[in-house]
Amino acid sequence: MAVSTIPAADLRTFSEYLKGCKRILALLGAGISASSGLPTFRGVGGLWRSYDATDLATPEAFEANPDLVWQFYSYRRHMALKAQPNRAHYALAELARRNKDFVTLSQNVDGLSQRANHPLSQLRLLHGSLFTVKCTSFYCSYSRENEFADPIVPALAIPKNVPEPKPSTDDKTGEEASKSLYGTLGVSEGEELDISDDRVPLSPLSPDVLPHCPECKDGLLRPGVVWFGESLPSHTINLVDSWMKSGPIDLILVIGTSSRVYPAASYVDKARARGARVAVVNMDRNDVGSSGLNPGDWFFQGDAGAIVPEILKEVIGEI
Ligand code: BV8
Repeated sequence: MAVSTIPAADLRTFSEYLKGCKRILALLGAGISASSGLPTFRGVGGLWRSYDATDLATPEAFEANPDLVWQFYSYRRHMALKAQPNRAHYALAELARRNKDFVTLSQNVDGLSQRANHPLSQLRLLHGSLFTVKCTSFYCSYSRENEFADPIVPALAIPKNVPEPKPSTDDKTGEEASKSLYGTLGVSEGEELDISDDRVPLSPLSPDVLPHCPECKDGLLRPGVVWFGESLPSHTINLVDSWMKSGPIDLILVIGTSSRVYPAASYVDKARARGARVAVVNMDRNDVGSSGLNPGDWFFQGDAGAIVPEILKEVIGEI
């Protein structure tokens, strides 16, 4: 059934153009996972207890309070594992199977694209993954992927009364999810207390109960994500850049991102410079990407989980 929020004329012109596209990029942000029940960074979603997520996603925060940062990431690992990919994740995976010249650049670390069976050779994780861990010892290069143990160590177990993410099609911005996951809730008698609620005392953990490196034995392990102030993985960036330079680009899909974080957001203009037209999918009419829309671009307003499978239907069929 057609998604009512897509103007028919836009769907028609986009579908016509899409059929002729060969080299396509997608840039994903937290908004694509909102209707899977994972909160975005903006607004309530950006708060974990009374901390701004971006204050915790830094090497300095980890250096100063590795236990607090690990509790933040252990909680996000737990929630991401409980969440399910939505139809947007599956639609992009299907597009990748049908078009080997389609590449997804994801800012997300939640693993949902991978769990939607997106071909991994066409998925570039710009900011790493919650499920990769690496050693912080200067002399040790240990890292491991697909570390799905939840909790990763007993001391980081999520208290039993934390509500699970509720994937909901009616909570399309993830704001409700944010409130239940990261915001502080008014808690009445008998209601579940949420670890993200400041009133749930976070017991300080001594470093020796945090995850440690099995190789060098003494290095603390950290989440294998890119923190603010850290460079993006050069191997990944080189793969993206060489793909972009290997020919003109027909289209970039900009899905569920506020396009505020660099250098990830710069891929939109880089794609434009290679000839791409831009199609933005976002709940918020104002989030049209760092340099706005040009004539010939598209803006599809609504939940990515509903919009993305609809606008790709011409090429991927019903998913
Ligand atoms: C670096 C992993 C330098 C960790 C993340 C200018 C140029 C270059 C850099 C900078 C610059 N100014 C400042 C910087 C530094 C900084 C930066 O960009 N800061 C921002 C805040 C201005 N950048 C960095 O630090 C980067 N590194 O520059 O290194 C360097 C160079 C050489 C040597 C040394 C250093 C590293 C940045 C990576 C940080 N790590 N994630 C973790 O997740 O914990 S960033 C994290 O936040 C996400 O990965 C993502 O990138 C970003 C959040 O953005 P979004 O995903 O867009 O989410 P947001 O909540 O903002 O928006 C959600 C959108 O979805 C909204 O538009 C909403 O309307 C929409 N939406 C909601 N619901 C739905 C929906 N849409 C559709 N459907 C729905 N249902």
